[in-house]
Amino acid sequence: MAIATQDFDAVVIGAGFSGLHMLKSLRDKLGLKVRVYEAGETVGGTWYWNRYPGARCDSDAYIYCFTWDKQLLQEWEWSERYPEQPEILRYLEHVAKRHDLKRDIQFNTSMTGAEFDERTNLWTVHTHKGEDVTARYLIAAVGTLSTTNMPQLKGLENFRGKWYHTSRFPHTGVDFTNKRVGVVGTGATAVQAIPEIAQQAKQLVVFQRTANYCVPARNGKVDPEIVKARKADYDGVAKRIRESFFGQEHYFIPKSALEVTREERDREFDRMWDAGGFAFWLANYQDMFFSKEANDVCADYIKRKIRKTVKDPVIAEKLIPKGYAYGTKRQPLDTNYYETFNKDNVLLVDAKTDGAIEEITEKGIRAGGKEYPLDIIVFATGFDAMTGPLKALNLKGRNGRTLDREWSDGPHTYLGVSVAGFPNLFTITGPQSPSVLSNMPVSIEQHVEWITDCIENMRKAGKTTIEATPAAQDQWVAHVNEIVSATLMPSANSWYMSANIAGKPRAFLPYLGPEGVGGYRKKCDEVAAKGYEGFELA
Ligand code: NA7
Repeated sequence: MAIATQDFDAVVIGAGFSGLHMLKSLRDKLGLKVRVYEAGETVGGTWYWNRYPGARCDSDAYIYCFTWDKQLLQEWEWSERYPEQPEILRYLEHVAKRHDLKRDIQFNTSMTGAEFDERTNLWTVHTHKGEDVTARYLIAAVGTLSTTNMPQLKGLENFRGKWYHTSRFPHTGVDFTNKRVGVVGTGATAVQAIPEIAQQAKQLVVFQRTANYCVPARNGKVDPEIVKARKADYDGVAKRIRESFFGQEHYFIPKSALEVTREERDREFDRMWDAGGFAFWLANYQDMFFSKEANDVCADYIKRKIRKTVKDPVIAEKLIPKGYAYGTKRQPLDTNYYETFNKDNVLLVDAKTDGAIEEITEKGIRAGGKEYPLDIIVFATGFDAMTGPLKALNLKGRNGRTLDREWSDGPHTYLGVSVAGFPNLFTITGPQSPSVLSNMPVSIEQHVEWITDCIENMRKAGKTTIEATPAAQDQWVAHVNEIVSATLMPSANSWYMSANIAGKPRAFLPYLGPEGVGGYRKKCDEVAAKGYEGFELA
């Protein structure tokens, strides 16, 4: 039975980067009555839940923050190039406090479902505490990598040791000292965690399903002169990242990787490698994502680095990625990842050469017919990306439509921010927007600004509903798929392609537009300027 009924202009789900900014914008800019529901006990979203060893952002901190609080951009001092999870969480706590956001956030509260009422044109939102509240607008700020992918491995219930998923790590931390630890997975998370765990554990066994192409993060203190220069030019920085391809200050080399000599190419590769971070991935030759031959020369450079770093040639071969193009899976940034496999206490069990995981036993993990005894298992097995968190909201649109049914063959959205049949629902960094293929705060800000303007314009025009038309949505889905089919992205069994989870329909999840984040922003602005072309307003 309902314990409270209250009307809001907008309900926002999630209090991470997106939810905090959305609340600030709707409440303080438009003066709306907003309620945010957050499952965690405090703000942070991704940065609240992901507390595994080594968790840090992979984008440079000076652009991994809100650009709308100009004073805070000047005041806040990041301790290093890629701050660790506690520092990012501290930043978000600080933002919440500074803008008095917590008073409109209900913590420890999960949304269990919501229906759109076609008579009142309101959403009714239900929470696990039995609340039912109505709101004109429903905004999903649920993140893209927030629904845990926990593999259904036989025998897990029999394991006598402890096990954890990286995205639900105990807040008290885990002591790996003198323990035999298994890590399942070698994605971006595992690449951060493995070197840290290896330093503590008595023995670490890494279970690899697919080898990854890792490039050095090159974390460290940022030169104070660079920090000063960036602060002096934050307007310029903000403009550049908004207009850029990936929401980063990275730009492709406007040449083919094949039109230069090997010497010139290696000089460029060395430069990017030494710069660290996403430079090798996002500021490489412009045909790297399109031409297999161009991609091969980039991939070959990384393979040479792996062979040089890993002392045992047999282990090095296992760590060499095979069968998919470089850059088509999320780029992991590493700090001593490959070096870790030179340690005596680290063992690599590769699914292809040593055998895949067969079952979890009482004592550990059996793979390729061999049992590896373990005290702790860490599952770094990722997420049901992008569509997972939205499907979990259990939404019912017009005529009881559900996302499960509408998206049975992959996501269908208009601009990644709305779904036909779900009026007044907005999805921040939703599927088929640049989202996970960009520096997230940049894409979040763009969606929040666009949604805020949209609601403001609707109110001025006396409109109560906005809804994508099925035709506009079909066109957008076709456009997203057409563009990606011209790239090498479909060559990988990545989570971008929905291929990390058995049974998930294979579909490209984000949007890789021809002009990236900047072009997508322009497109969204044009849609608004044309009176919300492709939407029906009533
Ligand atoms: P990812 O990138 O999805 O990596 C998950 C890893 O776990 C990856 O190596 C997977 O192998 C492996 N995996 C997944 N399921 C299984 C099963 N059933 N058995 C064995 N191995 C498995 O997730 P991350 O958390 O590392 O990164 C997600 C994002 O978080 C990242 O992009 C950043 O944005 C932050 P696969 O490659 O699928 O064969």
